Amino acid sequence: MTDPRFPSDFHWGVATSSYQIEGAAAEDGRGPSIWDTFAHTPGKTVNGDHGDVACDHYHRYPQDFDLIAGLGLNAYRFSIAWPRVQPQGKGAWNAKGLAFYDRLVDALLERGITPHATLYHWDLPQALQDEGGWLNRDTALRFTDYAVTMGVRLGDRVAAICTHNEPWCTAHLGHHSGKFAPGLKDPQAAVQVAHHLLLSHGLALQAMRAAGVKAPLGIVLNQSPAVPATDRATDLALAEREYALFVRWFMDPLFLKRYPTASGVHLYPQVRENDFDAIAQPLDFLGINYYTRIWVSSEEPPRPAPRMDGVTDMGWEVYPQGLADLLTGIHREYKLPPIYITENGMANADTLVEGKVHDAQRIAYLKGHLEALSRAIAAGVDVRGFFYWSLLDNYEWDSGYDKRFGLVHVDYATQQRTLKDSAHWYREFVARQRAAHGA
Ligand code: IFM
Repeated sequence: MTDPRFPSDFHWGVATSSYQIEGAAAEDGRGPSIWDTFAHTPGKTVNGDHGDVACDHYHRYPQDFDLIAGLGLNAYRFSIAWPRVQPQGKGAWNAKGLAFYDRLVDALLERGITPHATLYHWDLPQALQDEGGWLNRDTALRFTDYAVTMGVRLGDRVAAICTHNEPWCTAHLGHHSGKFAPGLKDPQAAVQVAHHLLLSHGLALQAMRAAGVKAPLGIVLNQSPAVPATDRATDLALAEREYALFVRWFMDPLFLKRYPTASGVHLYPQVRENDFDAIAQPLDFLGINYYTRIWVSSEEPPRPAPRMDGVTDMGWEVYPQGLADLLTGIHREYKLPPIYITENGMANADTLVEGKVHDAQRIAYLKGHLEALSRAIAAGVDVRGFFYWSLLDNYEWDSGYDKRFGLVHVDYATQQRTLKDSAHWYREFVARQRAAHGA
């Protein structure tokens, strides 16, 4: 089958985040984050793994960017560690931390790679957590100050600034299931945190625009369609509830100035007057992270998903059509700005043998999702770029280093990087896109 064709100015990229790759946790004045605290608490992560060293990207970023350039990619999505640039989350700025992100952005531009920055990918300064973290409404104001400083500093050199990455995860994995930092198990707290995250996003956008920040501004949401196992009323109602909790919970406030209602949804946050006006700022773009669909069944035991294309090493069903269904669905339901697929990828049980990683499963995953993406574009969704998650194998949060998402294999003992077969496949795919456009 021939390749799907994407627009000539499409952003072809890879994504990472600060805590998952940087390491240098106590270097050059970086303050502790909630993930340092959480990961160093016994029993919270697989093997007690933490991000103290991770991929040592803080020191190795030039070589890592050479890899991206070598793959022929023109975009890179990274996140800024708030505690590296403002160790206490308020007050003094850390000149060495700010200088690091200046160097990082310049190193990308020197290689012809367009930087996409994310302000918050889960590493809240611990000092703010000590004052209540995202449960404290004041954290939204601290985040706004941080966003303005970084926006003014980098906004003339980056193609995009995202406020939050996957606020659902911060809220629910961090404050309801307790799987992620800070490890709370309080569902009411989770919805309040989600509200403060949305509020901080809106306030930050307003403040960055008022400060003259030039870069396009947006937010990154993790989304999935919710698919009922049958068309029985109970399954349909369950699917509607899951979609409301996962997708509409963030989309409705951003686009419609309200929280969704659905049968079975009972917990709502405290919302102050004008909060929705603050949240629903115009978006220059929306980032979507897609990994799998949500399968729902009201039967006991639940009817299993068919899993025709297999499952990843995370146990997530491979379901490329879900990306097309999701995008065409939200395109119908909301007035969307341009979209970036800011994450899509799979963990695979990769092994390095004689300098090679034969990850055919990842190639199939990537191919399937790019085909699905092209179907969504053909159906009228305005998609401007695709970022594979992730450039490197890295610290997969509570799963530690066991789960490998990278196009590039990392030997953590030596920090040796090795391109997997999927990296070569992605390079060739993007090269064919360029050739097809005569570039
Ligand atoms: O590694 C994470 C990333 O930090 C956020 N999105 C999902 C990825 C895979 O779990």
